[in-house]
Amino acid sequence: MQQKGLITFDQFIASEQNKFPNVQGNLSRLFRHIQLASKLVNSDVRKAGLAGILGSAQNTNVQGEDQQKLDVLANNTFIKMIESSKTCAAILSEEVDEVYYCENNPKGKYIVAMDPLDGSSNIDVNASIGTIFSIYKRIDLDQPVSDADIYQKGREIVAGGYIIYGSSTMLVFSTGNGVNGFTLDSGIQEYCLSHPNMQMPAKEGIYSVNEGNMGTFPESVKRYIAKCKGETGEKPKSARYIGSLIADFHRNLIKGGIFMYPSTQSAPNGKLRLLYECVPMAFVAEQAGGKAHTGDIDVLDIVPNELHQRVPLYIGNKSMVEDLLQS
Ligand code: AHM
Ligand code: MG
Repeated sequence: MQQKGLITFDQFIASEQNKFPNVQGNLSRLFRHIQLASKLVNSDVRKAGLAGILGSAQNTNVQGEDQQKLDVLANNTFIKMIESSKTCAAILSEEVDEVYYCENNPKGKYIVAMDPLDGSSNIDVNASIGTIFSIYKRIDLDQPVSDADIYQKGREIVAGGYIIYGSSTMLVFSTGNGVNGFTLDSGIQEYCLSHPNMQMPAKEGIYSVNEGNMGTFPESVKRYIAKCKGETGEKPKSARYIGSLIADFHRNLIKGGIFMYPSTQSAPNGKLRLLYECVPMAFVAEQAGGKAHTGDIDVLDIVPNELHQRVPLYIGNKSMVEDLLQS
């Protein structure tokens, strides 16, 4: 039963839209379609083992990574639902080599960049996975989609967030006015506001990094990790690493912590993709009072130059990221 006083995602979006009486409702419609796509993907994720959709799709994406059946399914679902919202002119996806142009709406106001199913290596082992999305406004609607529309700085983002398919399914997002989290009530299939105005706790919590790669991390990162382990006299911090950016970030958002994916010998620019992994998470982090940096620059200040560009990522509590940068 829906609890008294709960606000659904649709109600929340409608009340936000009502604050701007002259808007046409494109963004609200886009949100509703993203939300619906996530419910469809959630349904697939929940029955994956029964529906024969676990395992590899026997394909690799442009980045040479093995595509899982659920990666492909989630990608198709999100593209179909976003395109059918008739609000977007183009979609960028981790699973699609080139820009996907929405032929039904070439003059669409928005562009979506997404990782339809992040944390693919966790699909078969029943750990949390998720969808990451960011929404940009096109620069000149009278012109065809251009590089200027696609390679916008993170600071220009209109909205960004993620859906985590975890022990419960949550949609966490921001339009630049704080971060709100909605939990999917599986009974009524509605996202309900459960985590209003999410803020990173001031408490320095967990450090989260794939320490298997430690040997080739930059020296400054090695020094910071040594500090996290208490090797320089401080109280040691707890280590937690799921290997799913969304799950690691979401835990740190609630409990306090830092997530790191530095450059390594095999991934000299880090592993995570700027446009549809780092920027939306950085936007949520900053909106929650946190920080996201590459070691050189705030993630949101980078001017992208490639569709599937990778950057190192240090994200989480502001004080922890700053401490790392000074290490
Ligand atoms: P994916 O988009 O192919 O799933 O890869 C991204 C994931 C992130 O969710 C996670 O932070 C990272 O890869 C983990 O990488 P590693 O296994 O090298 O630690
Ligand atoms: Mg990913």
